[in-house]
Amino acid sequence: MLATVGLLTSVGVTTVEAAEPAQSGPPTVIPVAADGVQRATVTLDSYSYSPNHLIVEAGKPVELTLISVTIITPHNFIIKDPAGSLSIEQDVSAGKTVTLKFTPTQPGTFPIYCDKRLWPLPSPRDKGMEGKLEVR
Ligand SMILES: [Cu+2]
Repeated sequence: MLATVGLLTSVGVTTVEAAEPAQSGPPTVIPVAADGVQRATVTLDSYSYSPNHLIVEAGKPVELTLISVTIITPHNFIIKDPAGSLSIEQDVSAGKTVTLKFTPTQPGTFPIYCDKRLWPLPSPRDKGMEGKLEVR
């Protein structure tokens, strides 16, 4: 089911709808494990992150397992703080699982987005592949 949707989307069969702001899912507070690491799993599909609103604590390591469930479309996971406290760009090929580790140092809310595109389709971010990281 998911794979079929990904295929159809990646060959441009689905209808093109007006761009809308990314739907923000329910905030997901990532728990701190006994070893002090904040671990969570994020599923990447065309064109979404799930969950897409992550809440973490500053100064503690974050370990995200990024699981792509698409079969053709490559995605990535980008978090950039314009002020420089975060600069993450992690590719996640179709069907792959990648572990991403970082430690946020500054509180704030930072956009998560994907800038991969299969030319000439719109970029996933244009299709709403966005989320946010809230650092407290
Ligand atoms: Cu993407």
